[in-house]
Amino acid sequence: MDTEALKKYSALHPKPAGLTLQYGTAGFRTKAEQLDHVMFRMGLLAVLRSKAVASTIGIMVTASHNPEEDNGVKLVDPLGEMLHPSWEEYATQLANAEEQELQKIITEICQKAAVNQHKDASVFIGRDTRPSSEKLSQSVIDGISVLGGQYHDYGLVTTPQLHYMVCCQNTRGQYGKATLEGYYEKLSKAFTELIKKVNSPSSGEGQRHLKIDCANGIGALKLSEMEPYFPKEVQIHLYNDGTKEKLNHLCGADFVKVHQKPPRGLDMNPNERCCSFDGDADRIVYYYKDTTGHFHLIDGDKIATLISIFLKELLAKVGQTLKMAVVQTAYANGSSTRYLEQTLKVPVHCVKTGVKHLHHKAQEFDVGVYFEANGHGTVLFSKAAETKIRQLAKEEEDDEKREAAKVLENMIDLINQVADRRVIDTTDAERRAVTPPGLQEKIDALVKKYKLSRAFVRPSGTEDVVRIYAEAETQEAADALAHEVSLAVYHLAGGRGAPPQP
Ligand code: G16
Repeated sequence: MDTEALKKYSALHPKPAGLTLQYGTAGFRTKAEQLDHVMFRMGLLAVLRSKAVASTIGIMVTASHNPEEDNGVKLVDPLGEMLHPSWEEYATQLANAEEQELQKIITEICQKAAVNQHKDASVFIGRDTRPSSEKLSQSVIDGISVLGGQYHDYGLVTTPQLHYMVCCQNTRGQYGKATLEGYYEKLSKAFTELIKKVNSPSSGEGQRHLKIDCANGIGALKLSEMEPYFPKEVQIHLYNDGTKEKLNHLCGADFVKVHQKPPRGLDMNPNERCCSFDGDADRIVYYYKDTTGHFHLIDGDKIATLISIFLKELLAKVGQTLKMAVVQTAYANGSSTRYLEQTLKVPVHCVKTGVKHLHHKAQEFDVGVYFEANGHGTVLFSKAAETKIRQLAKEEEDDEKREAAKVLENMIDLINQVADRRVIDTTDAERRAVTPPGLQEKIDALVKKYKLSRAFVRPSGTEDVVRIYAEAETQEAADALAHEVSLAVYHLAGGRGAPPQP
């Protein structure tokens, strides 16, 4: 390590005095102006991680669904999963080290994680469309370069695209070509094959239309690039493409999910298919309006359920006894869990919020469907299941079985199955609060007042807020319960400002 260069460059990316940041649900995330030193240091960390695992590591500069003024960083491990939890602590140590300690911390990490400093390092970088992202990705590059790492800057890409590039690179092209063209070709080919086999209503001219709210983010740019690869009968219409309004403002998957209403700037006619991405296009939720004007949201719970029904039918057709399960978080609506378990007879597991937790659990099954209610998710096929399916798609003599295996094969190729407020502390997959004292008891008492209800609270790991979840038999009851729980949080957890309003 060139200690003089490290000193010189870290002084160019100084840490604001007294600032301590926590590694959150998906990495560091806060106001963009507080992140320059973090980006530089995550460049350092990526080099160390790359040396430790002798593979390419990814760094995505994005704050996803957060407001435009925020920014953040997501680290991508060799097969496209999120950074291994054992390294989150190193990331926190590096991000919070005072300048004079930086070198010492790097040496300590190298010792603890058995990093061979003489190995080569390679890092892929991507960024979203936030005004602050370009400069922050330059700080990442400074961090990589000062430790002698090689990098490839993909510039503006979606988070799933960067995950894909990293996975392609580390599987030496087995997963696909590590280029945007490779990404568009692989996904559109699988998609084209799939929709040939799936009956779905189309408009008079045999066309399928989809209105897409791009959250004024990167999704708009990348979908425009991808459109020429789509089959002709699929017509996409982009809204909130970032040319006029601010990122995530009154639009995007998070807004639609939280407010249960369409985004600004997208007019829906009855039964038109619509969907929303978030700011880095790694979440999707679908929705439509029926002929009576009622809004229907197809969130992660419903997507997981629909995919499970589809997969279960196909797996039965191919006649394989593959173990399938669904992974959810505490936010999953109770009726979706009941439907999956009781009607569909698919086992359901509940884990903590964060794609990394769901991904990890889903890896335990032959086919692991995981979705967060907010629209993050995918399906994981174990290597053995994938090999079997590909073999059946090629060699099976029974026509029906072979066709079903081909559909599954296209699913595998389309899914892009790479991964993957601190006063309130929680347990039981975040469904129960252990601190502050009395809060959980209060919530339990409130829940008893409403039929078919559930509620829980947890500190967000991406924003400076406490999230409150409530469900009940009717919308009014759920709203009332949410308000009562928010008042309990306000009083028992030291809420600031005016009490929450209904
Ligand atoms: C990130 C994580 C998700 C999580 C979300 C909200 O998403 O990847 O797994 O659901 O944050 O987390 P929290 O409730 O802790 O704020 P994104 O799309 O913001 O990167």
